[in-house]
Amino acid sequence: MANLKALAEAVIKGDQNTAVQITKTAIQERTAAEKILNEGLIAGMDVIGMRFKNNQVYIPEVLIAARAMKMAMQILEPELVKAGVKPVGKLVIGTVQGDLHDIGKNLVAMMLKGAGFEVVDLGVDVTSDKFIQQAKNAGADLIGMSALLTTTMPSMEKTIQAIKKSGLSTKVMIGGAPVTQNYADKIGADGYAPDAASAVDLAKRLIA
Ligand code: B1M
Repeated sequence: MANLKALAEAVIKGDQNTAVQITKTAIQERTAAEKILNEGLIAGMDVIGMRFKNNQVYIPEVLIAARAMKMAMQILEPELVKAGVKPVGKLVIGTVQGDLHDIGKNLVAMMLKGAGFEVVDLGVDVTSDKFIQQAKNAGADLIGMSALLTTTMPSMEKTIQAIKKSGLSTKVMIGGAPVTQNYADKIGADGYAPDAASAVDLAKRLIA
């Protein structure tokens, strides 16, 4: 019988073959897709998130775990759709206009997917208009912006002002190495997270 603890363990170890195998077995045994997701895949990513926050694992381990989760998710996704399982929340995320750094943003997107969010990744160099348009199209609960350059941080403020002007009430969270809580407060963001694991906690808080 499929062991969901072993599935979580496979994600933690980044063992994609085992993660895929256990997911397939669980589906064949008619284990509920939501149970496989919550008790196997998300449980594993939660542990990785916690260890990352506590500096017990580093970026490579997180990326490997996220890849194992992604492979298993490809198998599980059609079952989740069939079962009508709703995502925890919807978020559009991107690196702001003028900025091409995407490693941190990708990590945040992966961790959010790992936590059950539907994530629309807009990539890099994202204009205010694109954030707004895509958030509207997706019916997003949250907009996430990342910036790695002090020179592109003002794009965050510009986008928040444009969002307010557009009448969109979607909450905004921001992050990136030069960004601080003070800066988030100053420009009127709803939240700031210093790392990918905290970004998951913040996103959950903001949609609660
Ligand atoms: Co760039 N770069 N870079 N660079 N680069 C920095 C950021 C820099 C600090 C290097 C330095 O001078 N010491 C410096 C910025 C200085 C400043 O503004 N204060 C810099 C510069 C100047 C530049 C260029 C201008 C260089 C040039 O061309 N003269 C140029 C700019 C290009 C552009 O964007 N228009 C440039 C280019 C590049 C590369 C293309 C070569 C490459 C990017 C590749 C890529 O991303 N695909 C690159 C890289 C790799 C870096 C460094 C070395 C690493 C950045 C990184 O990926 N960190 C960086 C120096 C450094 O940080 N040591 C540097 C790892 C990543 C996991 O961390 O992104 O902080 P981070 O993400 C964290 C958190 O911040 C948080 O969670 C993540 C995971 O914990 N987080 C969020 C991030 N986004 C979040 C969003 C959230 C919440 C949390 O909510 C939505």
